[in-house]
Amino acid sequence: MAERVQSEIRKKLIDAFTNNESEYLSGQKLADIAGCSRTAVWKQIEELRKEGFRFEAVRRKGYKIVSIPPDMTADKITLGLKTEKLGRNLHYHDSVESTQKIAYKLAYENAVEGTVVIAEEQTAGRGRMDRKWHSPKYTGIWMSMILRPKIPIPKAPQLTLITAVGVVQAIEAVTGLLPEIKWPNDIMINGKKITGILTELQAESDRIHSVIIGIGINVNSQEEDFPEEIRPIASSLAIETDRMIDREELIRAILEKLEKLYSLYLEKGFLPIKLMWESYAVSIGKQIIARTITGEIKGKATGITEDGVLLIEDSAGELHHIYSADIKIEG
Ligand code: BT5
Repeated sequence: MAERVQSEIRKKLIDAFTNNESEYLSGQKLADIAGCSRTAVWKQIEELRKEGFRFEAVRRKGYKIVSIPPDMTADKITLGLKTEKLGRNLHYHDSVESTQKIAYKLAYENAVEGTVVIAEEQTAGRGRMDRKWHSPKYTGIWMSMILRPKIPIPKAPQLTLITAVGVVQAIEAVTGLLPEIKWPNDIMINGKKITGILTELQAESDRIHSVIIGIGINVNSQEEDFPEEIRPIASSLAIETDRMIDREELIRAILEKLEKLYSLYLEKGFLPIKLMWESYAVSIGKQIIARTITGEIKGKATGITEDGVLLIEDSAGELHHIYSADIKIEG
């Protein structure tokens, strides 16, 4: 069908729904209003669903609109933001491949420290080691932040841990939930992943040019927003609280908490952050399996070092330093 006709149908349907907010409209009635077939109505409703409109469908009664797309804007995010640097230069997008990619480009072009890129949707969101990060429209917070700490390259993983502490504190303040951190980059609630953090570097020889910190949070996602394969391991703040969470408020809280932690880190070093991190960590003191690129190490997680490296003591009493791995908690 021609695009123009499609958009006219769409407009008529949206008008019909918003003028009859509390009523169910049957497929036939909607078809009459929009001057098209019931199949065309059904197709448009599916399209609108993908764009973030929520409908309730009841057999024999029809459809009722529940909510319109809860899109953010740069203004809505920065309204009342109490930071000096973080998020002051904010790039807001409707749909992007990955906010990391955009932040990389901006960092390369010398964007100021604290620049943040946020998108409603990522079509090629990524995790560590080129894994996929599922980022459907309007359901979460998909953001990347540019920092330029003057620290040696081996200390960069500390920034993942600082970010995890900031995000946990923000989630706690906004939702009342008590999330836990699974080393190095997962934030969990009731054993399910709510947030993933991805820290990437732009460096020359031994100097960090910039650090790009990617944060992905499942905020208002419902079960059906997750692909089948991650449903058993993923959850969202809305699922855990049984209410919709204000994403702008959470973004502001994250930027404010992170700015405080980052200044503390630059001033006092990693130690104070390490103590906070350990108080939220779920894996410390537990039997775990760490899958690294060179193989598996099994043992008790005894803590992290000053540099954020995970320590595991195996059954023979040998201490292993884990720099990068996926961990599984055994108990
Ligand atoms: C991460 O990787 O957890 C880091 C995710 C970082 C995402 C942010 S969003 C903004 C910025 N832009 C990007 O393109 N990325 C960053 P990793 O530890 O490798 O975990 C990836 C694994 O988590 C996948 O293999 C899935 O099993 C699972 N997964 C994918 N999408 C998920 C989701 N939405 N919620 C929970 N788990 C998910």
